[in-house]
Amino acid sequence: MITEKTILFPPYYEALSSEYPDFVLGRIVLQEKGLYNIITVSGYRQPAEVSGKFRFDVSVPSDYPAVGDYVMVDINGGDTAIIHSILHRRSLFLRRAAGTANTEQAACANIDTIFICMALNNDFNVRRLERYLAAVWESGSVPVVLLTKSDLCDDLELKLVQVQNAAIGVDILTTSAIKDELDTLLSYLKPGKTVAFVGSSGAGKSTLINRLLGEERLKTGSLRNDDRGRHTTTHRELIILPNGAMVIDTPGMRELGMWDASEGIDAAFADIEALAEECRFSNCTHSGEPGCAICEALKTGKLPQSRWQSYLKLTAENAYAEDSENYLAVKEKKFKDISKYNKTRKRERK
Ligand SMILES: Nc1nc2c(ncn2[C@@H]2O[C@H](COP(=O)(O)OP(=O)(O)O)[C@@H](O)[C@H]2O)c(=O)[nH]1
Ligand SMILES: [Mg+2]
Ligand SMILES: [Zn+2]
Repeated sequence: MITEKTILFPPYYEALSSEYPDFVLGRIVLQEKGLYNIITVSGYRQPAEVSGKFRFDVSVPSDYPAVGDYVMVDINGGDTAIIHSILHRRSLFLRRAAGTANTEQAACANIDTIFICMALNNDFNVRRLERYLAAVWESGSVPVVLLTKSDLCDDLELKLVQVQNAAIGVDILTTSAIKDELDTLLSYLKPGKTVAFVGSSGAGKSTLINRLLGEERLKTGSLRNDDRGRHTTTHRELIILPNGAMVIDTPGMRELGMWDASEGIDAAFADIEALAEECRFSNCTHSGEPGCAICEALKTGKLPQSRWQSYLKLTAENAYAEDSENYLAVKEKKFKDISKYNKTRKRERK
């Protein structure tokens, strides 16, 4: 028989928990800011927070519990369980804290499969998919690409080829919440397995989870499909499906911020970083300064224009994620400067 206990608590964690005889084993099923809900091994669902000592011992933000974590708690103090420690994480998917550079937070832990959801209409972006794939491999879970809204796509073959080239060795599924039975998803959604849905806001994650649940439990975006989806998920929650699989809905990418992409960028574009070191000015913007090694390499073809463009695009997106307000302000100022310059020129020409 499948009970909530056997679903939520594999023998591995029951075994680990025996080292903490004073505490009770629980799993984090909901996180909203600093507040948690857990289900304990005896089946109770209750609020939880970390102990004072836990908070004191934290050295990086990702040390804090996340949805999916197995934790040892004290339940004697009243309604709120006190979390004393996190048991070994078999996988950990990180996100970057909104607005702060280089601070990774734990988004969800102990996930078997991560569905990277990407809609087949205007959400489609292979470069972003590549970054998600890297982050999922890094997390220790297995990625599956879930191409959503196939009903809105009329060049599926072409897009599939692009995805296949970017996601070598990764399962690729195509769905439409409107048309399909979701059978293809079910082979990953086995009793006791945990699957997280990640991807841009509006990609159709909550819609799919509702379909799997057979009820409208999660709010979904009500915007038209040619618009950008609205952020409707603000907390992370682990939901147990009727068949005993567990799914985690996550907020969209902008809310997530980008995980520490800058390190990945440095690694992926080491040649460009090395060139930039050779520029005469250390603050060179590579837009025509004398002695600019990047400009020189572009001119000779040593650095292909296309590679330079991808680098610019990725660093711009990363700057946006780090500090979107400031980024937009800088962009706006640049635009104003340009229009001022154009006006002056017009006047001069008259
Ligand atoms: N045409 C079409 N629209 C969909 C599909 N799946 C979701 N949508 C719509 O896309 C919007 C965003 O969906 P939602 O599930 O909230 O996306 P989330 O932000 O990823 O959770 C909603 O208006 C859904 O009705 C689909 O397969 N086909
Ligand atoms: Mg959603
Ligand atoms: Zn330069």
